[in-house]
Amino acid sequence: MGRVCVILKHPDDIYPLMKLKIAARHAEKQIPPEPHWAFCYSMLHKVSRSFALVIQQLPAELRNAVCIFYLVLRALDTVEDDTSIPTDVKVPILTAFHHHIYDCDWHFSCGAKDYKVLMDQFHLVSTAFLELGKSYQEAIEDITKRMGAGMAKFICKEVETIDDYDEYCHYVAGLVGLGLSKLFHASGSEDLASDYLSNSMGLFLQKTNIIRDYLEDINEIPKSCMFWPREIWRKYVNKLEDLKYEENSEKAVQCLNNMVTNALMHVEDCLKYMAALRDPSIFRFCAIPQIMAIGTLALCYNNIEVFRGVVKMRRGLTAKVIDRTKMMADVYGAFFDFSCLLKSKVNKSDPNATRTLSRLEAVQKTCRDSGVLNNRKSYIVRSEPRYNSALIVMLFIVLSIIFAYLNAKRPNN
Ligand code: D61
Ligand code: MG
Repeated sequence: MGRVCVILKHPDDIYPLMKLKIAARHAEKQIPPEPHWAFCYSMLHKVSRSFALVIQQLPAELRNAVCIFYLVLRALDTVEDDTSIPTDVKVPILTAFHHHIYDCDWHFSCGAKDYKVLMDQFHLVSTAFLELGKSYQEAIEDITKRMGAGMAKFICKEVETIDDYDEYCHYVAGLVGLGLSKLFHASGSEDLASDYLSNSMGLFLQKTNIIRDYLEDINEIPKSCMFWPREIWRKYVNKLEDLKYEENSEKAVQCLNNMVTNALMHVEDCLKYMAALRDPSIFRFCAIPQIMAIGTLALCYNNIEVFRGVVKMRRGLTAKVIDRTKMMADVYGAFFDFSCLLKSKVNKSDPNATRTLSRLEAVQKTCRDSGVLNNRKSYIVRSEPRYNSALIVMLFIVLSIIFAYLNAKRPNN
């Protein structure tokens, strides 16, 4: 569907989209003057698909720490993801990465495009890292060490069981949650959250990514690692790649729904984690990605398109989430709405229907029991857009005036 069609179908996306555009432009202009910090922030905007905007609105000191935390781990992940590096070269780099961040002379060239620039200029990230407060440095070092060791462990290992899956996701995303909780605490704005809840925040985001990226990952050349656990997909197909073939559509969707149900297990922990946050900017930083994740799961559930192309939330819906997420009531509202949407998509004949429905009901109960679900705009799209007729008339008048004005200014010939 063309961009204009999407906008016409969702006219109330326009305002949040414009606001988002302005905010993004403002954020890009706020690049600090020192060259190493300028590099870090411009790199953050280039390599983080969705986190740059939410990181940008954190308070200054914490923002610097989170920006460097992000870039260090993105660099580590670039090493992990580069399939052209032989294992015997890769493993020592991953396991010693927490030392490299203290060494402004170290660098290792790998990755492609913006990621390659990040790797080639890594000394600028190290320089900025060394300017952070000690407690921030220690948190980043500790997580980098543990994540590097975990990635090394999984280089030659298939994700067999659901426990393996949870363990891998712990290394690459759960640990980010633990590290962020430490950084929030070090900034003096938050109590230290439990490791368990912090881990769940990461697992929910990572599992959503792994589900959504099935096709991209399976089609990668050279063959990359796959993270869908065998314990789940073996109930539906003999080989993971069989899910993408048309003759297996029914099994594929059942397997997908099983994966979504597995991810939904973390929702209540995530709600609990977010409910305990105090600082409004930290809250938004945490809540926006979580709402995007449940929105993405709702979109993917029972959707064969996951095996055919890219399934992504509309930009306008993303903009709405960013615009509307201010406090816990907004999070409960969004989780309630997307659970409703999910519930409406569950087929009684799906092998996991009962489990999925009971998960969703538990989520909805938590949201309802919060007592703040009244008086809000819903995220769920009505099938027919409800144009506000007064607005349309206004728009028409404004456009007519502009048109008449431009016409009048045209030189007569
Ligand atoms: C609150 C707010 C943000 C949170 C959180 C709690 C808990 C965890 C996370 C963010 C991390 C979620 C990661 C989900 C996206 N997955 C990836 O990017 C995969 O790489 C994982 C290793 C590097 C992690 C780098 C990272 C990510 C987000 C951050 C952060 C560091 C630091 C601060 C804030 C957010 C994935 O990447 C490739 C891809 O998605 O295309 C992969 O290789 O599997
Ligand atoms: Mg990776």
